[in-house]
Amino acid sequence: MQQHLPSGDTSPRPGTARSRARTLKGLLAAAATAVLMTALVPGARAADNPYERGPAPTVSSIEASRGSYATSQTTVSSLSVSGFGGGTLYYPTSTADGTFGAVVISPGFTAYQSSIAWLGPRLASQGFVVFTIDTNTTLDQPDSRGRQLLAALDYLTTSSSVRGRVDASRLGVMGHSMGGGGTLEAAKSRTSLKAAIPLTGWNLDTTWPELRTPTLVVGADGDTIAPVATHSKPFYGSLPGSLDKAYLELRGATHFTPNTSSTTIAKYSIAWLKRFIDEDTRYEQFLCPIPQPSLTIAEYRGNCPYTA
Ligand code: 9J3
Ligand code: ZN
Repeated sequence: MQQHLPSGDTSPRPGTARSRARTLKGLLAAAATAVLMTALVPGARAADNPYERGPAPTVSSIEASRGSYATSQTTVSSLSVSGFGGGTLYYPTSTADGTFGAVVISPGFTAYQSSIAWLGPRLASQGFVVFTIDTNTTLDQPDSRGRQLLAALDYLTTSSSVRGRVDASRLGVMGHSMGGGGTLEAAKSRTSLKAAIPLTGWNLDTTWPELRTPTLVVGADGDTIAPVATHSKPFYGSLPGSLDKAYLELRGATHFTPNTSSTTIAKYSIAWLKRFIDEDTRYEQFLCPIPQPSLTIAEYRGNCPYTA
């Protein structure tokens, strides 16, 4: 169903298909297995999404300062990597739940990983491997930041100490300001990425029809450095109409709101990453129907229901 809300897109979307088609025989076997499992294992659910991690979400669980996973962190020295400036890995401590999707996060112009560090434990504790990075120089421009996000993803999945904890087929990118501009650049270059979230993104290129990655554009109503009228709004508007996308404009916020912990940023980022990196449709309830304006949301646009 299309949303017919004031701020929602209403353009028709192509038909959706289950990613895995099942034969009747397969369905019956799966159903039999599910019945057996739920009958024999107390508390077991018949999960049919192999990427689902963690308990059923609630508004409280995605607004909380920490998710259900205890986390660890490891420093990655700039001297040990190439293509980006090192960083910090945040990841669920336990290996009992198998691999996790992963997200790399870039800071903005003149800034360091410390400026986005709050997102490390906040997202990792929900069941992601998170890599906050430094850039080669703090003056690097968005196109460079995009390449550095991809270099960091490659390091993460092939060389890092946590490579065995990461599902290399389920990756995302985030970033603040020029790091948000780089997030769009990275997604344009690597269309296999599953999620992108520019936070008060800044880029002189305001047109992104090339993206194939589900993208949540986050802007701030009081941003005078990357004003939404000349950055986030055109970014969102230029994304394909058929793409799973959303625009969240924070109320009472500035360009630097993403630099300190924000429940609104965390809540919608978690929902977006879960929905598109983990294909976890339990989180679509927080994205659809389109959230209404509130004390913390100046405006929200999207094209529910999502199809990826
Ligand atoms: O990363 C950013 O904060 C970009 C905003 C900026 O300082 O642009 C001026 C060139
Ligand atoms: Zn463009």
